[in-house]
Amino acid sequence: MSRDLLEKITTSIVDGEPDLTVDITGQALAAGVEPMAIIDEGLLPGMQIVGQKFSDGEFFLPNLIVAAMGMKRAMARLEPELRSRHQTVKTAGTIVIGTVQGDIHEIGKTLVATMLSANGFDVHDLGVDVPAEQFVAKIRETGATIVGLSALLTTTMTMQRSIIEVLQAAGLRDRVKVMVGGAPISRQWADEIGADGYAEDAVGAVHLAARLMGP
Ligand code: HCB
Repeated sequence: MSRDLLEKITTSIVDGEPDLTVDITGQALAAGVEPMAIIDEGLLPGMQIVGQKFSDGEFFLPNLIVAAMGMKRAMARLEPELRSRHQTVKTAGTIVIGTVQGDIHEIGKTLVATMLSANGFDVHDLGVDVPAEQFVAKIRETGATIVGLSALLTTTMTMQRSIIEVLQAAGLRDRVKVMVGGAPISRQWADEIGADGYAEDAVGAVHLAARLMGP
């Protein structure tokens, strides 16, 4: 019975049916399935399948967005249950993300942030037009070990380099990995500025973040 419900949750994520995901999540709770089992054995496997299908070219951006929406809404349903059991979701890692100063493009950055949190990361999204100092302050406050820098303009991509320099000057470079992305960004650029990784899209960013977290 509970295995059946968990499989239905996975399928509803893959099929992009957020209402159904929330509904079956409620049914699973009512049937006594532990919230952590719903996350680990229902929701996350669904996100993994969606990520794989996106990488294989079988799914596209709208599939990712709807799947992440289902995951987020189910998580909102589960959070009070987790709190009442004094449980916390084991995070895959803590990440600070934002679009660099001078740049107001937010769609890709927000999608990356959503996919990361849907895949178990604790994500602190600073929004757009974010000065280097704000990244530094948030990394210190949260203890984040990864920072994601988004830049969509050839005029602002140089801010990624500046932020790496500011992290260095702040003594944080050794403890925080830098991943960069955005339309004009390439692996070559990432190497040139000394970033730890480059991701072409949101699924790539999830894989990269997992890799940067290490074993
Ligand atoms: Co904008 N804009 N824009 N724009 N804009 C671009 C980026 C141009 C390429 C369009 C063009 O000329 N062909 C161009 C930049 C040219 C250049 O620098 N070489 C451009 C320009 C020039 C401008 C303005 C300067 C225009 C003006 O005012 N004269 C101005 C900039 C203002 C500013 O930032 N200071 C501007 C404004 C706008 C808006 C406001 C109209 C709007 C943004 C709305 C918003 O975000 N709320 C906008 C948009 C939508 C675009 C295009 C059309 C789409 C960008 C987008 O959302 N793509 C874009 C054209 C294009 O990119 N093809 C155009 C979809 C997302 C999903 O992709 O690449 O952002 P993404 O993110 C991916 C990927 O890069 C990666 O994962 C994401 C998800 O798959 N990724 C990361 C992103 N960040 C990551 C971080 C990581 O750590 C890891 C991975």
